Amino acid sequence: MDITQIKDTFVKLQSDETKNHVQAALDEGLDPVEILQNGIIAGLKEVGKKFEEEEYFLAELMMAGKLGEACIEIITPHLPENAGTSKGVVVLGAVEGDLHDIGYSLVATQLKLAGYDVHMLGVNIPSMQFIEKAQDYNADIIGMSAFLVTTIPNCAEVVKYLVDMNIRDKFKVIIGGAETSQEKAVSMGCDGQADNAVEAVALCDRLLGHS
Ligand code: B1M
Repeated sequence: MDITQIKDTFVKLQSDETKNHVQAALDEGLDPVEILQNGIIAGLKEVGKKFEEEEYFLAELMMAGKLGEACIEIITPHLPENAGTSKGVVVLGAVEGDLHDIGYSLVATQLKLAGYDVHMLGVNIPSMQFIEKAQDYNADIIGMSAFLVTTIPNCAEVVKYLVDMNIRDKFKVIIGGAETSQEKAVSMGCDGQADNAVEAVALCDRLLGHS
């Protein structure tokens, strides 16, 4: 099984073929992280591009979301696990106005597998709720996903509230999602940004001194 086949059927939104290819690739012993990254995530990105270019519309975007979720469900039990004591506590959610949850859930899964205690807040989370939950769970890290140019500024709002409340030093603040960047993170006063779930784990490790 060639992983590009998975991406190709994914982009064509051929649901059964894609899921069968994913299962076949796993059965053949291909790396589940590669299947995820170069098959499913690459497929979702390509669908996003087609949407941008108006070759695909909202219905296709929604179908891609559903298919992505179904494939991730097949792959997740095969992802490598790091059994050990908790490396730290992370509260994670998508900012207010943002309903994209595939990337956010993948980041949560990878962090859990890497040994973090992750509290998934969900999507469309108001800024103050991130802070309240971080306090409730005694979190080390506040993680925010933002996927739209209109929702990214909400990450800055969380930092502003932390500063106003005089508790900025209590938490590391990280962001991620399509359209975010390290530059945007720094300009909003965050501690870092990651482009994907694997990098998110490395970022948390670095910020908490695990690497
Ligand atoms: Co939407 N959408 N969408 N969408 N959608 C994007 C994000 C878009 C880039 C597509 C495009 O035009 N190219 C575009 C945003 C453009 C912009 O703002 N500049 C867009 C748009 C416009 C919209 C709507 C406004 C469309 C409309 O209604 N007209 C609407 C907004 C809804 C809302 O949130 N209020 C909308 C809706 C939807 C669906 C509901 C149909 C569906 C989401 C389904 C779901 O999530 N359950 C959807 C989808 C599927 C996409 C694309 C195609 C795929 C997103 C995805 O799941 N990617 C997307 C195109 C793209 O991303 N290039 C797009 C795969 C996922 C694994 O990657 O989400 O990037 P990603 O997550 C990665 C990293 O970003 C990172 O790690 C993850 C795993 O590797 N990461 C973090 C994520 N969070 C992190 C947090 C971290 C660290 C790393 O630390 C805390």
